[in-house]
Amino acid sequence: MKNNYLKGGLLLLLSILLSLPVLAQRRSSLPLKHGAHRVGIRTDEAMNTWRKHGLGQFIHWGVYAIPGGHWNGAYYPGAAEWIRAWSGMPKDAYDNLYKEFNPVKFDAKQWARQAKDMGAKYLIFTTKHHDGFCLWPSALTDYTIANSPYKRDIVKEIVDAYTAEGIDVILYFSIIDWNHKGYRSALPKSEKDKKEYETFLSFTRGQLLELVENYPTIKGLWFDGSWDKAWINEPAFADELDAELRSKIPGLIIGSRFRADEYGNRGYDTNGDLIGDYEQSWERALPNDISEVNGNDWDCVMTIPENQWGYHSDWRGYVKTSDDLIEMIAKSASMNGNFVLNFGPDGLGNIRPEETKIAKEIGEWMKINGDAIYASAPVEWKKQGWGYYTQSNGNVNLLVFNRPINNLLTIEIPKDGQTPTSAYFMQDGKRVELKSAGKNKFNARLYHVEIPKKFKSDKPFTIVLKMAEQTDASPAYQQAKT
Ligand code: JFZ
Repeated sequence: MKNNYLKGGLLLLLSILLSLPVLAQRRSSLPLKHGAHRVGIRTDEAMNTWRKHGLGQFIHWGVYAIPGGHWNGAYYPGAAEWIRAWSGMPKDAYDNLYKEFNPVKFDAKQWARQAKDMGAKYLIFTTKHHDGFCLWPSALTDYTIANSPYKRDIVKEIVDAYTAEGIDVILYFSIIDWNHKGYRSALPKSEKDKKEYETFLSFTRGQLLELVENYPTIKGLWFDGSWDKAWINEPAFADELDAELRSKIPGLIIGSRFRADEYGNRGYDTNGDLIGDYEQSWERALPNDISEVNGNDWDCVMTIPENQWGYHSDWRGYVKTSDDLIEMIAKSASMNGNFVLNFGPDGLGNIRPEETKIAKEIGEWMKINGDAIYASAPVEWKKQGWGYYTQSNGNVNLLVFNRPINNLLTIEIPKDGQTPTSAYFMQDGKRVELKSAGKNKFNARLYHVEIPKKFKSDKPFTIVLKMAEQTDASPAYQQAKT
């Protein structure tokens, strides 16, 4: 008898356990007040433009560029823009650094030209990082560029110079503000605490309104430092502010790192829908496969050294090469994402030589291969070891990073896929041989593109496949699916 009860209990437990994954997979549809306000991607013009960018530049700049990862002879290995949080760094000394911030070498036009030469189509610029120092003359605090020896409105100069080069500007803003008296990380406990946090919320709103009002040509806001319990606890405030900011600039783009729903879920809401216009969590990491992006728009923000955003005079550890970064650009495009490369100018306003060199090398590659990146869409053909597929202008692009020893690029086209008719190098239009190579056991059609033996390249290169007609890999098909 006892035994049977036990058995029954075990069976019940087993069936519950077995049904768990099913429950977890099934999307709930709780009515949420502050969850996602849209399911699926935005298809308006502003977002369609953003989606085509392919490559962006991130700039982290602020007073942390002065210490550059060092204080009083000590070396701080963490991210340079976090030095104020380091135990060896006196907060007072940090909070007075702005009195020395005088970046006489800063030249917004030169930065913008360099970004353009690199091939960047948008910029994400730090107006205020966690330290709270504002690169625009905010009227709501004294802790701004206006009170530094430099005085000039750096945000304005950046917005104007980049916009003049045809580069869209998105402003980075940290919710965390270590300088504001009312700022809290943990949930405010006492009434006094709550009152002070209220002052912080209205300060945050006021500053964001300043940004959208002062710089109306910006295309979006890139939020950071939104992980504090205190902030997560304010879903209604954040949601209203989100709507208010959008009402100021039509088409304004705000990613998934701004606000949480009423259950405290950030990024994806309690129903599993993305909050905001695109996924912002691809930070120093790329998806392995397009299935990981859940059909959402996304961008990947990447540092050149391992984890330095602001200027650190001493890059240690592995520093990515332009070849590494170019592969990330291609890989992102092949999975429908934008790639955003970070720069950390020094305290005088110089872009460091390592970054200048990389920008130049990426730019040279983008000039030749950019048609395979900008305004491209993914191709639903099986990925091959030689590199990545994208499609643009009705063609399929083969971005070759690993040239096979036998010079044959294998292509597997699903049986209902479209037929390639010819192949040529993107760089000079020279034809390359395209041969049908039969079918595999899955009935996929195989083709070989033969790279001429005498073709030499020390950079990744692109071969374009002309297609017989629109394929099921066409942008229209991509969009119909989402
Ligand atoms: C944040 C900042 O703390 C950092 O200084 C830098 O500005 C970076 C772009 O953003 O750091 C993060 C934020 C989110 C994650 C990791 C680091 N994340 O989601 O994994």
